[in-house]
Amino acid sequence: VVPIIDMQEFDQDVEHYRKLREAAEEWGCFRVVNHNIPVGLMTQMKKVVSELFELPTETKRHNIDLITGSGYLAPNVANPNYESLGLHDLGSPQNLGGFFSQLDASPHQREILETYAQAIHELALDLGKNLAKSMGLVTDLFKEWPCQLRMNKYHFTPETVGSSGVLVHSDCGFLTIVQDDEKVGGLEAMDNLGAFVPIRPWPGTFLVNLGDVAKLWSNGRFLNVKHRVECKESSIRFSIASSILGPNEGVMEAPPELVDTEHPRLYAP
Ligand code: AKG
Repeated sequence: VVPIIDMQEFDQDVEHYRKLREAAEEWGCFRVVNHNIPVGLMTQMKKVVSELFELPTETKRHNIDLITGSGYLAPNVANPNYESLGLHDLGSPQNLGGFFSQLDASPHQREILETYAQAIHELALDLGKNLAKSMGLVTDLFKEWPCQLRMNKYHFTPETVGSSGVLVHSDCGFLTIVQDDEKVGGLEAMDNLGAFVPIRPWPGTFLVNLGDVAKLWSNGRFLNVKHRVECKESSIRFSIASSILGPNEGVMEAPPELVDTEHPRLYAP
């Protein structure tokens, strides 16, 4: 029931920007369809991710943090069913190369990851541009911002059904594109009444979540959607999350066009 945004409709239809703005303001999340990323690439990417998680823990620990929290996260007391590999900026060939050597990735795995990274980064920047345009702004700002990649594995078993995969949170960056598992559900988004709405699997599409930076950048107009992952069934679940974060340097503030008497500046730069 979250809004559906068709990427092919932006060229032809001005109304479509209004639909995107409403989705961003009322939900802070939406499904993206007709996005140009081949479903075959999504399938291959998921397979590579599942292979990387099969590596010995010792090897996975080589995926160290570049910035706090960017690398390997082993299951822990707070999230015992959750494990994650990551890299800080999928737009950086150095970051990708470092990740490949840390995990001793095969040439095939490298090729899939590189192709996916490029395609998802383009989609993320397109979405950023369209979100800005939906507010009447033309900007290439998001090009400069790092795009974090997180690969998640949820070890769901009969014993974990009913427990939590990831606790409720909002993302810290601007926007996250989630390739959620095409079979195993569990992701839930909070609606504007505070109720959790299940995000049902939909193969070949992506879920987009707006984060704290989107709320700040839009002067409070975009919603930083709260979401969580619950274990609903005893199957291993994978997801791949790509997040445009925020500026590496300098202060972040809403553009002056989004500040007026009706919308006073909400956050000091
Ligand atoms: C996030 O990327 O912030 C998540 O909560 C993970 C979403 C998922 O695993 O579907």
